[in-house]
Amino acid sequence: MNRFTPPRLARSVLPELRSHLLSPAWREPRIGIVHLGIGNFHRAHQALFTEEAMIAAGGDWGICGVTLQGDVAKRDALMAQDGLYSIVERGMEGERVTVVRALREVLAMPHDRAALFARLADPHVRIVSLTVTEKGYCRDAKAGDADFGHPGVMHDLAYPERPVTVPGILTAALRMRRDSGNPLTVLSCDNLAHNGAALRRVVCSFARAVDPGLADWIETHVAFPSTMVDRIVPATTAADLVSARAALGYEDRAPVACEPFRQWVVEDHFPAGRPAWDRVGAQLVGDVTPFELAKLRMLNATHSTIAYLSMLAGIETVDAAIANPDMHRLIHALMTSEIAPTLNVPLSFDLFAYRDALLERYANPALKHRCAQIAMDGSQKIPLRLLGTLSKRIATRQSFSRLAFAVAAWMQFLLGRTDAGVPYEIHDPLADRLQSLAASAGGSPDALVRVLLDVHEVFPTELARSASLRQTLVEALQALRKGTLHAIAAYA
Ligand code: CS2
Repeated sequence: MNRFTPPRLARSVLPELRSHLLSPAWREPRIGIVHLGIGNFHRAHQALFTEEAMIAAGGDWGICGVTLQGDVAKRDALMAQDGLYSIVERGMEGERVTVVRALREVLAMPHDRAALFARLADPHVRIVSLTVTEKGYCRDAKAGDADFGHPGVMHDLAYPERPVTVPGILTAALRMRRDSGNPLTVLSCDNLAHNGAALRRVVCSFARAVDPGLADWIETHVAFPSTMVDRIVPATTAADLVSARAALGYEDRAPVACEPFRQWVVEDHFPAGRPAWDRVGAQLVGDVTPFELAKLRMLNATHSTIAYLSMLAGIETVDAAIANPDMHRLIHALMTSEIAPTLNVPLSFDLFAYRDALLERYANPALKHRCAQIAMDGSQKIPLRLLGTLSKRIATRQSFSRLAFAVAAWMQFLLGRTDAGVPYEIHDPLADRLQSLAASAGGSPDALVRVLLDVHEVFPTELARSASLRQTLVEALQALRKGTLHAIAAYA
């Protein structure tokens, strides 16, 4: 083993890293974007587009990234290397390592609240963007308003000047903007349908509970454009640190690995200005809905399907799962026969080419995207990814057995053991409740379906009442209990 640790990545060494920069020419920008949720996805996606846009067209769009979970270690790791990090793109043609410079500052909430609010008040900051995952929105599943039973939301209602949640922080920020007259655009980049409208709803409902006049002002004056974001970005592994170090000759403790593919479709509504993302491959459009729904219901839905089935079968990564011919046939059939027919996309959008491209992306052997990562937060993801399609198929009396098979896999997954009896942990905001409900079914598929369909945060009442859904889920569970691989072959 090589025990030599090279020096740490720093802005001062960038001249030596020219071959790993998008362009050697670079003017350090002022901060113009505050990004909530400085996880791997943002760093491999929007931050890269923003860096490219600044190279192409200038502008002060440096990024201040915020961890809302108080991840001080991440803040310190990034700040110790001046906000720099590398993106390790892994594709069929090998590896490409690029150092990104757009991130200028990292803050950890709640520790750095004063610094965050100074940024949010700064008129140079014109966009607040977010990748906080589905649960970060603190939404009430039914109404779409802020969830006033959520402990964080309750805290923020009691102490609106010391917020910890997304609706609380944005409401406080927008109050400052109203008072100072400096515009700010709020950009959700999470995998929610109509993510801009969804975020507006959460923020306005929260603001209304604090100050109705402010809520009215936000409703009429603040832009919440919607976006569809896409790039597969697994959690960082020790191998990624080694790749970055080997390529750079410098130590990077915060690299991000990802696939070569990336796509960004953005609703072009930025009254306070935006980077020239349109110059660097982002699609700026009037309506992102067809793209958002196609992505959520084709990509994310099949991702979740692969994840739950693989957890049961004991398969660790997406590429290993899709290398199984039955799994490949199942996912192909699910998209072709049950998902694609429900999507309204413009004629120019070829859903079958999209399907084929997804299957190829899943097969990327260099990515090692872990099924356990995708399986997290199912209670938040299943409704957005699978249940909308399922409702549509049921309403139009079309077959839905593969969609139900996917939902049944999630139900069986909640029992916490692979087919071989190996236990795994369940990460979900509702984990305790879901696991005890699943256990209460005492091994009966019928009872498991009944108790879980009653979880109204996940299943809309109408769907939960569907006798045909209930029946189809029970059959799928019976098949799964004879062995997941066997069931996959049967449903393929
Ligand atoms: C994945 C997504 O973890 C998950 O739930 O389905 O993160 C997926 O990789 C991205 O949305 C791809 O753009």
